[in-house]
Amino acid sequence: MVDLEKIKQEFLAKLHALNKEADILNLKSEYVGKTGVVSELLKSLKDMNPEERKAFGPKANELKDYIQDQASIQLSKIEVEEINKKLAEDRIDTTLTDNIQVKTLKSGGFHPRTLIQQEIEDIFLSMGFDVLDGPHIEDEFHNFEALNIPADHPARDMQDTFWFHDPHKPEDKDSSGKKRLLRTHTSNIQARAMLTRKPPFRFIAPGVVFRSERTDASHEMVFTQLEGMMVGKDISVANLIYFMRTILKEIFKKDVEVRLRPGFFPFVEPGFELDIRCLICSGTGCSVCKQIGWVELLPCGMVHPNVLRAGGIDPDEYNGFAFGLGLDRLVMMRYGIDDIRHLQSGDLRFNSQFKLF
Ligand code: FA5
Repeated sequence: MVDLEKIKQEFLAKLHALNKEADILNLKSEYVGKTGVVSELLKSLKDMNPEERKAFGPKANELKDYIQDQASIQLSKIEVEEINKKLAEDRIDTTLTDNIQVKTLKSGGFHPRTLIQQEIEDIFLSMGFDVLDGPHIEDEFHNFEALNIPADHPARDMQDTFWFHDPHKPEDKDSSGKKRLLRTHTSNIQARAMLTRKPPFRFIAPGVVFRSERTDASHEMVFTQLEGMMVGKDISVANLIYFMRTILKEIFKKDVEVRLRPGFFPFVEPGFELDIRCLICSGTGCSVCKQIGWVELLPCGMVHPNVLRAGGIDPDEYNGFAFGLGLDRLVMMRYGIDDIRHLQSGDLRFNSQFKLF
């Protein structure tokens, strides 16, 4: 009778000496493949007498299964070892900072205007304001009429407007017959917000505006403003001043010298000009403040009853304040930038001085 135990031990000794997948598969086939040692034994069962077959058959089958299982176990062991080896070799040292790739990596940064805008948005969001957006191409109703500036009103001359082609040509009017223009201020969003909101509400609206102006150190033709509006019951000038102070304190992180003086804007009554002591020259006079030591920054006032009416709000029941911050000028004061035109220049030497991602 063949010694199955001997075959098993021989197989195990050979198996444990192997560590390559191909070798293990060959060994397995040597024993349980088509013409393998154990397979041949199983084939020989048919030549045995029934008693021998009964005694030998199950044991030979058991050995076949055992060999197959042991080969599979050894194969998985090798696979795990290979994976671990690969993981160890491919390990990434995330603390490594001085290799060439890291040194030459260029990272981008936010434009200073974006940084300040994000800060202001966070401040106002924390005080319950929404942040709104509005169209750059506007009609004269939302840019002027709804803001108490009817056609031919001299206040239209305060903001030199880019009209679309000849305003008298019918094709330059929108579907409601209003002339189209590039918005001259973010106050158009006041007009739009009032028509879609019920008081009380409060929002800010940052955005780019356009004026046909001569440029200099503090004037651009395309610049940014940040509108703010709060409408509710019993809102006072004291509330307005509180919010103006809060923005300036949070942005400058120090007390800055400001002055409040009467200002005329048809959409507010009373209206104010809030100026900041020029931080470029510390008030001694420079091209940014036009030698007067103060920079016009934050016009504001109590919303005119006509504006509330145009927005579908009853001025006998509600009132509110509005302001129109000159965002670019605020950025200049905060970072000590002495010419507004740097902001639009796209010069990476300028832009890269600000916070990186
Ligand atoms: C307005 O545009 C009003 N809509 C602001 C307002 C809103 C008043 C709500 C009252 C209530 P003004 O034309 O002054 O106002 O512009 C507002 C601010 O934008 C100015 O104080 C200034 O900081 C900035 N600004 C004005 N013109 C320019 C310009 N050409 N370049 C850069 N900043 C400018």
